[in-house]
Amino acid sequence: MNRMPDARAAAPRVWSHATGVLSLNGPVVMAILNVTPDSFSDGGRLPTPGAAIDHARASVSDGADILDVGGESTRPQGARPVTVDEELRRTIPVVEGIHAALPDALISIDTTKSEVARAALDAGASIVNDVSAFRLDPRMADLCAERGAGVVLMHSRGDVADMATFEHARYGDDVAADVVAELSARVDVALTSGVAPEQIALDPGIGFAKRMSHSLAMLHDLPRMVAMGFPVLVGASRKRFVGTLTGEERPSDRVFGTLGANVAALDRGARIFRVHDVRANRQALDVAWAVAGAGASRSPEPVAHP
Ligand code: HH2
Repeated sequence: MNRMPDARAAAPRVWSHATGVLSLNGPVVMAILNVTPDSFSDGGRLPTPGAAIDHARASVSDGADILDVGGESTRPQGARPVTVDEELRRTIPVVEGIHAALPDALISIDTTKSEVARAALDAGASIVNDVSAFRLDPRMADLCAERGAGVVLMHSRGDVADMATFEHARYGDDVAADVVAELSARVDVALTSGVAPEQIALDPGIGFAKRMSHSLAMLHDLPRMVAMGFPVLVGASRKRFVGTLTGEERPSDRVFGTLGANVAALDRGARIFRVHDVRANRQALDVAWAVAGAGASRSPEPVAHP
């Protein structure tokens, strides 16, 4: 079965955000910038705003389309919620610094807190990436509506401390049906608050309240999420299921497995890819896109490198 034409037909071509419109006519790479001491893969790697801004510059030159700044880890073991003040202290100087150094960069803030989202939008962010899909802070929906922010509604269950564990990983026979139903309810909340459909992207929440079989089922059944009519974002980068399938213990050794997951997800209609390894994913996704027949995403004609 060739899934690409169907998935392409259903997927929206643009995503509106607070400062413009992003084309989805090709794979979009969202670079992860975790300014946390404890993220599962890259915690502590960007200890100062300066280091984060340098990383942002490198990510853009490696081909990132969006820079996703996060100041609170949801890692599977021992994630500890941080206070609003601490999250503001970690993230806002970084958002401000990136916006000043790279005024054209599209910045997203990875937070479940409306105070942090508001300050980040004031500092130059255009997208709010909420792993709780507005569950944990109901004020998020009004804020995103008011500001016209791009919104990522990710499927999860539970709170920050346990959402990436297996605590809530119970599904019926059809995992995708449960996830689609729960996400539809979150979309309704967003729309009711005045968020425009064009602002919304959906995310299956790989590894969030999901065992490996659940994450694989969601990636396999991604066309059913695409059929909801919103752009689909996938965050498979270096995650546990990739480690299990490849036997790679260290998250930083899971790059090749991540590429496999993301190319498969692209084929099934995902358009936005949240990744640690920008250059590798940019190249893999651009080549997969070109092979699938749409032409290279970055230029009208596929570019041949010697
Ligand atoms: N995964 C993580 C964090 N934010 N946002 C979206 N939309 N989708 C995801 O899959 C997703 C996300 C967890 O990964 P990471 O940021 O690398 O780790 P940590 O939570 O430990 O900071």
